[in-house]
Amino acid sequence: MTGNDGDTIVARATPPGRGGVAVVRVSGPRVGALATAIIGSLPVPRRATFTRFRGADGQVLDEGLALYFPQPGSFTGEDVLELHGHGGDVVVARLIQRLQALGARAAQPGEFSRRAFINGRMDLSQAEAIADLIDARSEAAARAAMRSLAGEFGRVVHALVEATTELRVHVESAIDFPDEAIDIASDSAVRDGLARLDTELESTLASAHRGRALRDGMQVVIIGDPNVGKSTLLNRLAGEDSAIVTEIPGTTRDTLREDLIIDGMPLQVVDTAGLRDSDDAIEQEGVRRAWQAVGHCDRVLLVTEAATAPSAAEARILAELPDGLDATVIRNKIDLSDHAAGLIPATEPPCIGVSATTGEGLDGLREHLRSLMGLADAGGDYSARQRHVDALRRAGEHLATAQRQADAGAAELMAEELAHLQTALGEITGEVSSDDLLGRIFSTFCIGK
Ligand SMILES: Nc1nc2c(ncn2[C@@H]2O[C@H](COP(=O)(O)OP(=O)(O)OP(=O)(O)O)[C@@H](O)[C@H]2O)c(=O)[nH]1
Ligand SMILES: [Mg+2]
Repeated sequence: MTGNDGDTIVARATPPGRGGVAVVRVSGPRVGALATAIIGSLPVPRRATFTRFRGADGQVLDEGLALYFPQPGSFTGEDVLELHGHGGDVVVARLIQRLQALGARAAQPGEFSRRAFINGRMDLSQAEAIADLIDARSEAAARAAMRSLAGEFGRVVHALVEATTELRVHVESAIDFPDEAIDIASDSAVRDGLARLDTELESTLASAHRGRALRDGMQVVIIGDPNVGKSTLLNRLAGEDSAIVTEIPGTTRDTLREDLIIDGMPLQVVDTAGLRDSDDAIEQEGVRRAWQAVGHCDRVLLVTEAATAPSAAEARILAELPDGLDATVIRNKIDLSDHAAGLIPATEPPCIGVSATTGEGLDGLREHLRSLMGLADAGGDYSARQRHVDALRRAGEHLATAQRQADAGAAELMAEELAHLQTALGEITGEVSSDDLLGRIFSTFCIGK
């Protein structure tokens, strides 16, 4: 599937099945000819026209509204015709067959959006936002997708690209005009530029992270020493006895996943085996799987016992978490100690007192999870995908390397890193994109989008 093969494409834009109205959408250079053949003439642009849709021998296939959007101001940037007929599978199929007989080709999944992107009607993050808006599983996810669709995410990324370009120009002119040699290790424009990029990249990554969690749901892994109450906590959050709970340390061996909806937010919570050295092969495997789950999650809940906190194990486990993965410490069993319930203010990492048995403090934990997902503030997250998070992370790695090259006074190497950084950012908006990447993105869209 190429972006612009000159074909005129057709697809049903509304879902299959019976309904009041079905919309058939056509895009491409043959729209004028098709409209003339089926409804007699090209309708007045952007005006709903009631008309009859006719077959080859002039018989009426259906009647309804025709809408014509001339290029370049249409959704795809090409001539677009929409036929709004009656919502039955047979009547729609006959209309599409007629359009195909006249030379239109059945559209591939996402092909309308792909053409909109290729023709510069929207950037890649906006095209993806359309799919995310349609697929949104919660109000918050829909709102975030709408903000991406309005171009907010693209704008933020574009500002990062601009800042990178500015810095590149500065560094490359230093390379090209060595007479006016600036020492990039001490140059203030380089230092400030790098520092600004670092701050902005960091905050964009944090937003993108929350945006991805809004879209896909957040994955939270419960870890900790044996017997601290991890499984009890999972059961309490799930509202049912999913995991086996006993007073015997080492009860849980398998990782157990529960898909939960907390205040309309999709959340996957994973219970794991207690972390300890063991001679038992099954328990060893459980511990290995626990760490594996940690490697794929968005947030760790490290459970400890309030009475013995903070334990040595706590610091050790926190130190072993992968870079960039944050944890919340849960002090459980507060019913057995005088530990406070709920979020303890101003601790790092955040710390929440709960009793998984009585449920005390659990509201504080839910509220905390909501705020991690970007739901506590009504404000401005946009939807994002794992692909965006990965690209921003790669950009961050190039920035860190560029910083090291700058410190070493290696201007050429630094310029090269900045170019890589820019490429990584460009992948988000589609300024840099391969056919392969576009194919992968748009093929996940549904037909008619
Ligand atoms: N008093 C009190 N007991 C609790 C609380 N949470 C868990 N327990 C008890 O602690 C024991 C261990 O609970 P589990 O949920 O099995 O602990 P775990 O961390 O999953 O243990 P492993 O799977 O062995 O690693 C059980 O006897 C629970 O009833 C709590 O908040 N208060
Ligand atoms: Mg357990």
